[in-house]
Amino acid sequence: MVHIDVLKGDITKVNVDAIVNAANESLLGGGGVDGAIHSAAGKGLLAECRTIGGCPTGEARLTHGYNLPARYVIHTVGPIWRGGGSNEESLLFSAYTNSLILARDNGIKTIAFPSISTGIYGYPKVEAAKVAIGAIRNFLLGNLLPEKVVLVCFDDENYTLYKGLVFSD
Ligand code: AR6
Repeated sequence: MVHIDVLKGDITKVNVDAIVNAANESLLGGGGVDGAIHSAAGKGLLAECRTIGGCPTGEARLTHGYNLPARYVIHTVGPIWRGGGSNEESLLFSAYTNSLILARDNGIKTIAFPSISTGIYGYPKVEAAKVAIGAIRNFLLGNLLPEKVVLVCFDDENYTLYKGLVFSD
């Protein structure tokens, strides 16, 4: 049984094994959810990120969670929206899938995602939500881990959208 939950709130407060960060290729912090995760985790997170040497768009990297309730942070880089003709959909699909592969390979049972690329990177919310849910369902059908995925929505618009897509079928 594919287990997906939808929650409204702040991902830095969610009690799961790993939270996913919508980072940029430098992995050295930024605004949005990335800024919130770095402030909640504390300086140790940035220090570990400096040792990684960045992450190409569509890929993912694992660090510890430091002061977060989550034990790990999986940093992934979604695409910047450039109108839809620059491979954005497959890069977003890869960002979700590569995060889930890292989770599985590290024994992570519960993982929470923000809505990657839909803030500063400008990916249209409805299209992004469909890609997110498609990638997650596809992965969970073929893998035993993670056991549960929580989709954390920061705003009402994403919350309503995700609930409609996840619970409509
Ligand atoms: N918890 C959950 N979701 C959040 C939180 C939070 N605390 N804060 C924001 N969101 P964004 P992107 C939502 O802009 O579009 C950074 O500077 C937000 O409402 O954080 O992938 C990075 O360093 C939106 O729905 O990420 C990159 O440079 C979603 O998280 C760039 O932004 C993603 O918005 C990445 O842009």
